[in-house]
Formats: sequence, structure tokens, C-alpha cells
Amino acid sequence: MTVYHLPEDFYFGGATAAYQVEGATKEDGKGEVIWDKYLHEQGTINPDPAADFYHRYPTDLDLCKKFHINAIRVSIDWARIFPEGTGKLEPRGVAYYHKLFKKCHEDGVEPFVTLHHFDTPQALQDKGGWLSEEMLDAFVDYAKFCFKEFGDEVKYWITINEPTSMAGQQYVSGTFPPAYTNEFAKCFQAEYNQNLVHARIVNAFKAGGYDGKIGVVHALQTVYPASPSEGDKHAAALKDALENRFYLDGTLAGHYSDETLALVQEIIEANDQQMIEIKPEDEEVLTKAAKSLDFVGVNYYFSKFMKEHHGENVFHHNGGGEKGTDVNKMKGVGEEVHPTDLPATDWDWIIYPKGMYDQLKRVHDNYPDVPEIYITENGMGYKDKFLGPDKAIDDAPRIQYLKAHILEVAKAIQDGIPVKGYFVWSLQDQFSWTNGYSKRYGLFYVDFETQARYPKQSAYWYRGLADSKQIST
Ligand code: BGP
Repeated sequence: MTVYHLPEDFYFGGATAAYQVEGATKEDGKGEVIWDKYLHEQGTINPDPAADFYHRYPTDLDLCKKFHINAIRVSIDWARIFPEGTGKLEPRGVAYYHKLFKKCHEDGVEPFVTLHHFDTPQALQDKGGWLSEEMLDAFVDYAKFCFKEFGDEVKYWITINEPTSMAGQQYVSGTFPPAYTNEFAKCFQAEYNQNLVHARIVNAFKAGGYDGKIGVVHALQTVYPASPSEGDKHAAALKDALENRFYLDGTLAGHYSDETLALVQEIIEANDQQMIEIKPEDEEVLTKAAKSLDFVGVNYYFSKFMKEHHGENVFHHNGGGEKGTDVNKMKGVGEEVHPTDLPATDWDWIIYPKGMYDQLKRVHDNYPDVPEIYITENGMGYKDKFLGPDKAIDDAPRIQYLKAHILEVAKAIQDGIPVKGYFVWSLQDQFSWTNGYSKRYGLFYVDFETQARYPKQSAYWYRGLADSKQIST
């Protein structure tokens, strides 16, 4: 048995996202976001009251305190502050976030605050979303407003949560609104614009001289070839470029390597679309931001194993937790396969803790100038069973998952990789964007009828870890 130690000043956090927890989607003048319209049209998930965090944040922060969780990821719902995305300000939204941050500090819970976590104001989506200059300019203005307004209360800022999930699901798989499919060029254009607007915001933050740190959060799922064949290796390289490299280059290096661009071009052209324009003048903006970036957040859930695929795009999203139903074959990229010796969740997410270590090492080796890394999301979706108010929910598979992944984080720290904190996705149960309320991730069980909270076994386990700061093989 080997015992690994986590640093004394390590953050043991829990993560949330505004739209997934707050509810109150029509309260206090909040404007419409893309999910309001989309979920209403789909008629599947009701985002109200979600985990009712808008009213119950004091309960959840009290739980953080009780369970020695010393950091929380929250996001600001842009449309609570600027209902139309730009222009008229809603003071009630501003007041809510002041109250939330105040309560965080009263409870000794450091807020890590994301400016954009998938919830684009509908008014800006109508103007073209990430593909429109108007949206990008409005995002910079909103960010500057937040720095000025909340700068005394927030020390850790995140510009965008998972730009890759956003663009990929909006333009390629069609699982996020406005649900376009197979639009690879638009997907990369949206990614390019996100990298650039992220950089503009970082540069504005630094120019403002705020006392705090700023970073970006990427979904980094590690990609491996399914076999040593050249075709499978190339499929893995293409998938990695699509899901990881294009962002890492843009935000952490401030420069797209020739190899990354060649892979991107190959994907776009294989889909009979035109390569996007990389503007030389943008590089200065990107480089400046990359050089002064304080941290990168890594969201790691699973790894992907790729086989070459030369046919058409075939997607089936396993949103219902029926194992073995997910299909992802991407033209010009490859097919995701499931090695028989690896376990997976009911939603077909392959459980591979070593992928966490490999990803951290890759980020550190390839982008060595990034001073700090946080695991901003990691966790296991599970169909938790409620056994009654007096019984803690038995979520042994989740504990096993968390333990195995945090162990890899501890190994990375021992090997000199500067990981400063870890956030379990999620703090409390909330709904999942494309999978609804039955895919639970929380340390705290939420009865969505009564909104009562119950600690799961994993919450007790996590408190033990935060106290001992030791984890063993
Ligand atoms: C990340 C998002 C989170 C959360 C999580 C779990 O991509 O940042 O908001 O939803 O994934 O994913 P899912 O809800 O699809 O299971």
C-alpha cells in the first residue's frame, strides 16, 4: 500500500452550474437563456425548481461547512444580470450574487466563479451566438461588469466552462441548443471565437489590475487508439485535436501549432466544408492572455478509445442510462469504441482513472507555463436509491470512482504537477443537461419533490479525505 498526501492548502470543492441548480428561471427579472426555450420545446426536463439553489443556497453552504468542503464552483447566470445579454441591468440579479458570495465567505467556502456555463442569453443566440461579433462584444462587457461589481468578493474567475462541449454539442452532435448537426466548420469557428473572447476577457482582467486569478475550464477526456494500428492512432489524434488540442493550443499556448491546424483542416474537409480562417492579428491577443493566465481547470470524467471510421456520421446519445446504447461514429474523425475490459457507467462513460493522470501530465508537459491546475469537475453519474430520511444513501460505486481518480491526482502532485484543488461534480444532485434528473452526481441527495437534502456515504467519505489529506492505493 502506498500513501499519498494532498497539500495542506488544497481545495476540496464541490461544483455546481447556475442553470442546473438555481431554478427560479422566471424570477426577479431574469432573462431567457437558450435552455429555457429549448427545454420547453422538447418538453422533457423542467429546469424549475432544479435544486432550488436560488433560494436554498444557504442550506447548501451550511452543508459545505459541515462537511469541510472549502471551495464551491458556482456560475453567474448572465441573463440574471443583463436579461437581454447586454443593455438594461437587473439589480435583483446583481443583489442575489452579492448575497451568495457573502454567504460563501461567512462559511469559509471559497467561490470559484464561472462567467459562462452553457447558458447563453437567448437574445444573443438569436443574433448568432458564438458566431456573432455582437455576442462576443457583449460577453466582454458583461465580464468587465462582473469584475468591477464582484471583484472584492471573488478571487477565482473562470471565463468559459468547457467551450468544446458547447460548440461540439451545438454544431456537431446537435445535443445542445440550437441543435445543429454535422456543422464542423461552424463548430471550429465557434471554438476559435470562444478562445479569442476568452483571451480578450483575460487581458481585460489583467489590465484592470484586479486582485485575483483567472482561468478557463476545459473538458479534457483523454483519447487513446483502440489498437496499435496506424488508422486507429490517426483517429485518436483527430479526436484529440477536435476535443482537446484546439482549445489547449488556443488558450494555454496562445498559438495553434501546424500539426493541430492540419488535423482540424482534415476533419473539416472530410465533411466537405471549408477550413476556417485563422487571423494572424488574433495571435497577439491569444499569446498575451496565455502568458498571463493563472490557471486551467480540467473537467475529467472518462477516456475515449478510437477506431478508424470512414463512413458517415452516426450518433446516438444515451440520455436514459441504458447501458450499451451510445453510438458515436464521426466522419473524418473515427468511431468511439468500448474496450471490453473497462467498466462504464450506465450512460456509457468509460471509467478509466489513469486517463486523469495522463491528461494532467500531458497538459503540464505540453503547456508548462500554466502555473496552476484545478480539477474543476470529476464525478460519477449514478442512479442513487433513496432508502429513507434516516439512512445515508449508499453510493459505494461513486466512492470507488472518486477515490480512484483522486489517487491519480495525488500521484500527479507527487510528480510535480501543480494541481491545487479538486471539485467533485457535483455538490448536490441537480439535473443533467441532456439526461435529466435521474442522472445524479451529488455528494448530497436532493429530494426534488421536497427539496430536502440528505448526505450520501460519499459526502462522509469526502469529509474524511479533506480531514486526513491522505489517500492510499
Ligand atoms: C460537464 C458540465 C456539467 C455537467 C457534467 C456532467 O460537461 O460542465 O455542467 O453537466 O458535465 O455531465 P452530464 O450532465 O452530461 O452527465
